[in-house]
Amino acid sequence: MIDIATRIADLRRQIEDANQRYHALDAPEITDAQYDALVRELEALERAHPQLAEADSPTRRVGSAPSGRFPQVAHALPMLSLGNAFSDEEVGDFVRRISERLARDVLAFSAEPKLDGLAISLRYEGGVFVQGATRGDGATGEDVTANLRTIAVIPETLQGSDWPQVLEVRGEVYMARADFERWNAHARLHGGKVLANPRNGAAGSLRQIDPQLTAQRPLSFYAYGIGLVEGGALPDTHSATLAKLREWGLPVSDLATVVVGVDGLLAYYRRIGDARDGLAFDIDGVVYKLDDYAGQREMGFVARAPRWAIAHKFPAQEQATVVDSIEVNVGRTGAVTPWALMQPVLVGGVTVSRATLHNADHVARLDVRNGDTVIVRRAGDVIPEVVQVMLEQRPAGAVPWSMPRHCPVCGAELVREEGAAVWRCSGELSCPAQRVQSVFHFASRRAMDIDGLGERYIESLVEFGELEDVSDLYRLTLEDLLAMKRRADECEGITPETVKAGKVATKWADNLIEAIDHSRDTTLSRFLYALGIQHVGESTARALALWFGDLALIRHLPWPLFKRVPDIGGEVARALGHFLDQPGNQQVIDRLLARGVRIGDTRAPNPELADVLDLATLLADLDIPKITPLRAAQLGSAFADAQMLLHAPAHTLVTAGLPADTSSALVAWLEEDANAALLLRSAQAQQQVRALLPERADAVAGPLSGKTVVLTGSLSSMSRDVAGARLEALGAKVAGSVSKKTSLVVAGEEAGSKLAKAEELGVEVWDEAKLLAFLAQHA
Ligand code: D41
Repeated sequence: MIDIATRIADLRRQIEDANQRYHALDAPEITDAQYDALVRELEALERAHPQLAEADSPTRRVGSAPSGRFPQVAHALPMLSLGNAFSDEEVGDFVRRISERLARDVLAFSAEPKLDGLAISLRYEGGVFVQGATRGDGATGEDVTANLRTIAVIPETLQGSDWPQVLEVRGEVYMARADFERWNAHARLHGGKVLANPRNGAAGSLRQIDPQLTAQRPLSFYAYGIGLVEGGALPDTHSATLAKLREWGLPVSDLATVVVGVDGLLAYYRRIGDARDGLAFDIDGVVYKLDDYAGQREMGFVARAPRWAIAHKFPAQEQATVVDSIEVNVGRTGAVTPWALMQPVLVGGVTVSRATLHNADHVARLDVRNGDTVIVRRAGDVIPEVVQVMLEQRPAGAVPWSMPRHCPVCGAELVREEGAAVWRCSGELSCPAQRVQSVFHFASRRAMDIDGLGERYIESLVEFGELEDVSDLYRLTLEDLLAMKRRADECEGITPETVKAGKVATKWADNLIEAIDHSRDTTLSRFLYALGIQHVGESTARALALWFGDLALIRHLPWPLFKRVPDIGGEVARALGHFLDQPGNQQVIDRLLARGVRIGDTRAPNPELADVLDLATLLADLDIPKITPLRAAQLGSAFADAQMLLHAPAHTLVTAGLPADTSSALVAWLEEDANAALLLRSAQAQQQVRALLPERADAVAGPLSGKTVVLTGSLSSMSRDVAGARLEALGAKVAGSVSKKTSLVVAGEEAGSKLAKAEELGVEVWDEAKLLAFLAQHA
């Protein structure tokens, strides 16, 4: 007896706790199914041990007390709860009880889907909506009139004129699945509140203090019954009342209908169960109500619920299970999605062992870890998802999850743009997960323009191992294509062993081989576009081709150099850099060239680049904390080159005019090896591009016209970049290395091999003083 009393107390406490979380906090910690099980166990114990039943047991009350956020509303008639049936037998018992008590053999029921939302009551006076309240504890609810007014389908005034003077309409406020999915997709991308399920969405929304916030979350409503009626009459059956409500402009479920006897109820249950996944909203069962009011009155109530109605529950759409591991999946576009692999569990009638975690932010927000007990939700055609973690059940030592650094499929780096939710594999060309997509894009009309290679054939070629990457297109033979087509057709059950079909196939393969061969001769912009680099569309590809001119140059540039092209921003530049940093991608480019792809329009970089290949521009492009373009310009004129900056003692930065915090931010940045390497690599690339620049067509006419000048060593009064720009302004062409063509070498401090070479070739050499004098003279 002690044990049973303890168990009852324990169950009551757990149910109270769950009620509080569900009704007042909208943050349940257990699933509906677990809740139902607790209530049923408690009910059974109280029935078996009536001496232990208490008047205030949660089995005798409904919902929970109001939150205090809204004024209270006493319901004129109590809003009751519904008993549950979980099996056909329980439905049989329900019908038999009514049959016996009413001494009737034939019973008609109104059957309706049971929406998974929030029960409310709407009060109409003189046909006008005057007040709306939540169910609360059944006797007293909360006044959420203003919030309910934002729900479009709730009429402000009733249509027609035969409504009672006072009419209370009861129904369910819910959020449609599509609205829920849309809301969450937006929240996941923009960091808003992600809802665990549509019901929480509806409940949370109705509890907003600011009705404008409610209005932003799309809610809907179905009427399912009535409360107080004064100054008028209603029909004498529930089904006729629903029809009246519909006439007056209130939304009533189209799926509500009248059925007869247990068989009718069970057939309805099956029918709605089959339709469940396709419905626009979540339902957790169906509700059966004795249709005639006379019978209802005769049946009356037990503590919590009417004896004339029952909810027949479906398998729960949410279940608790344990996460075995968190894996990532790479989609055909390279987007990386985390997944939870879990102990198999039956959710909504389907066994589920994998659930999506959407993206890294979602994992972080939920804080899902290996070994966690989680709630999985499966509704409609939506992929099962993890919606909640039961923190109390977390095993000791569970560690937070983090996104792997490399693609599980191809090993390329996983990258994510600033502010974006999605991580991507940067192995665009070399990642097997992205093969079909990359070949399809590569062959498309605006890329390499290979006619006749449809997606279906690409899929087959990939499947049969003929295409590891796009470069394999240039290795395909007629026989490969014919063999592939035969196998693909066989898989589809087509076996046209006729001579004609063979000829058609050969013709197709011939044409395709020719189209592939034809595509070998291409342009730089098409080629760049065809690589399928994230964010590199046709116009970006064209700009890259226009400004750098040469694949051999472009493919080895570090990302900051791409920002020199007008209209290419940090995001695109970084995506390009990531792509080119993956050895697998470079190998595919090598293979394409080796297999005969020819770029016909290679040329020198755009001479305009000369203006932006300086240290100041580079520093401004590197996204160094606190380094604004102004600070970058200061540094650019204070330091001769990147090497000097890198080895500058910290105090010289302050001498160069940088505020202390800016200079320490820069020092900290430079101390990271990867940053220092990027700075040097970029500076070198700038030199390399500079060396390739042709003379400007519109070279300024001036005292140095036609002269090629090389700057070497460090100048004390200005950087080499600045000196070069000033010489160019006087008509000079500035080059990076000394040759016979060099007209003049300007040698600063510690000039090395270039000075030696100049002396060897007998090229004229100026020191800094001479340069300054010349510049002053021609200023
Ligand atoms: O769709 C529903 N959730 C629904 C709930 C429904 N279709 N009918 C319902 N009928 C009742 C009675 C029989 C008491 C008028 C209900 C509910 N009650 C109900 N919803 C929440 C608690 C009770």
